[in-house]
Amino acid sequence: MNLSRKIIKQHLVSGTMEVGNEIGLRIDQTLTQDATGTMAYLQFEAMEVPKVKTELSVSYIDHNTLQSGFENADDHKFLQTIANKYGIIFSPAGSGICHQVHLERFGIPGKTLIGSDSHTPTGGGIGMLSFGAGGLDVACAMAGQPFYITMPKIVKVNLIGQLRPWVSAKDIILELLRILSVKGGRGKIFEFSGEGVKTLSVPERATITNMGTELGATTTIFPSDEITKDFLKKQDRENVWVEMIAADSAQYDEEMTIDLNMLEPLIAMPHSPDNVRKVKELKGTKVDQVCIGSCTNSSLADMILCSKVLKDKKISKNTSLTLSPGSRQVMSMLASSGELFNIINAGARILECACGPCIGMGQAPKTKAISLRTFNRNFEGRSGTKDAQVYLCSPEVALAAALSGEITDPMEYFGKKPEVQLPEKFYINDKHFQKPSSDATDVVRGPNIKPLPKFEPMLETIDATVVLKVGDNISTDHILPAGAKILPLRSNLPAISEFTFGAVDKDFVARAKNVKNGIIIGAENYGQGSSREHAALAPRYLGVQFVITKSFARIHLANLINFGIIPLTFNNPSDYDNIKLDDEIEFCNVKEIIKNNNDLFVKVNDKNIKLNYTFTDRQKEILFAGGLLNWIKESIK
Ligand code: MIC
Ligand code: SF4
Repeated sequence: MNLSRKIIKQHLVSGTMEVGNEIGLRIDQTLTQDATGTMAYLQFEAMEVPKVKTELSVSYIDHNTLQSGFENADDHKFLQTIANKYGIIFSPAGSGICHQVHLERFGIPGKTLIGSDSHTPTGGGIGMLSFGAGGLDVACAMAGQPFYITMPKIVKVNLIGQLRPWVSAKDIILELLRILSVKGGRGKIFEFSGEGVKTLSVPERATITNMGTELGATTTIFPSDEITKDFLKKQDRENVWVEMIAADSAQYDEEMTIDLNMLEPLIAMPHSPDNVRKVKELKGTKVDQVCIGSCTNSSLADMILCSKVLKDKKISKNTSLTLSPGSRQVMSMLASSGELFNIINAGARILECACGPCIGMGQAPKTKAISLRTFNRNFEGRSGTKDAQVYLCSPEVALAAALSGEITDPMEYFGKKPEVQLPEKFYINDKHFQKPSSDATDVVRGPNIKPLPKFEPMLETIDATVVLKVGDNISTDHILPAGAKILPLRSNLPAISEFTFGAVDKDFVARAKNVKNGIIIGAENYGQGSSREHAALAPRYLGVQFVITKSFARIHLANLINFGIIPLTFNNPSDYDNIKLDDEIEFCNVKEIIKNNNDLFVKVNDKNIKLNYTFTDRQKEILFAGGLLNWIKESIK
């Protein structure tokens, strides 16, 4: 068996491991972050389960750390008190980015993890089988329910050779994105294997698994080997290490090979992580801003590299440089070793250990700026500046740009690469993580925390109107943007829903409110990107009942079902062209049709078109109940 199937088998509670079947997995650990966590815990609370049933659940504050009003601070207090009540570890603001901290302090090889954040597969860097999910799915896992996925294909990514100096793990994942595109990973787990694996440290592996999300993959995983053991030993957690490797004779559904020797520095151009070019092709492009950090590239190794490269140098006067270390551990070690001095002295701006500019929480670049970021997403407008041009690259490429003021190949720009030596032991300071205490106090709710909406069960026949038509690769950042202005409203659905599709069509909200039931028409890979369930919740709140597309991204599809929106696909993709805004469609006996798995035809502009769906019995019940929360409350009783 390959590694992924081994872990799946150990956690399988329903279904069979045949590709395409729905399987239910027992979940050992969960994580949430503050931007999705408030909703997840409100939903958990509604399930009336006295304590979490997982082995470990952690609630991180890392996204909404810019407190320009009372809202975020209120949410933090709510999260702190609800964690205490339900037996969840609380990681307060300043402790670091959830994925980085979880890898350092909590992750365990061979265990399953789901997180209400799409980059949860970072845990695959230490051989955990970890998935991004909507907050409601995480709430269900905390209540002891299985996590359901479609059994994916397992792809062996055979790494051969070794990276050359100034070429990095980021270039491996950018190369995969170049080859496969942002939808190439759907329905697949990428399992890394081969001699090249032994040349990659845990932080390097985690950079790759983190950004496997951008492939649309179900998840990504590396084996847990001697290198993993060494990492855990440095973290004083050798006791949780177990070897997790594929059998020598392991079978895979697909295989591909990447020769690390052949890679060179790569960069993803605006506005998609798969728009990848060789750095040298863009040589000489002037750069206004460089941001190093995010859950992709904020490890101690990344930061020490920055320090060594920046030592006694000065950044270009035309470029600003920010650094966000991934965790308090990383920041503390940079401070105690003196490495921080080199970074500050070169002119970098040090930000707190949080997502920060990655999610538009500050550092919006200037008009039409070129911004190079070591992050994982560069969707239009995500930086906070609509016309900014965001490029994704490695810290090596980012540093060369910060010093020279332009895009330049670090292999040419720098001389010998400085050696990055990690200390024998990392600095362990767990006292800031708040363990639940027995004297559970009341949950504190600020005025920004609004009650959950109630959604009605599905009707037999639904008359609906097309309220939006969009193209390929619509991301959740398009559906419901983040950023410093909108993120503080994550626990206030009435307020946040006003921003739905704001940058795509400013009339969407008014149009959706004007009709009884709305339909959104999408094309390929609709809903790619984040796990934010608000991208399903807000449309549902505005009356959207159907999303019809050519194809969906995994997490968003699950979120739509979870909130009772019926996801359908065109049987004939060219029917996409027959539907336009304001078209009215009658879904006659739709409930009965879905219940009996009958063909679904609707009449659009005098043409009968066939719409496809593949719902399991469980998913049908959820849709009929008007969403997962309605359904689970019944089934937990
Ligand atoms: C992101 O990178 O887009 C986020 C912000 O981390 C999201 C979660 C969210 O929207 O809160 C994600 O990746 O799931
Ligand atoms: Fe935070 Fe950015 Fe990572 Fe999302 S991708 S978890 S916003 S650092």
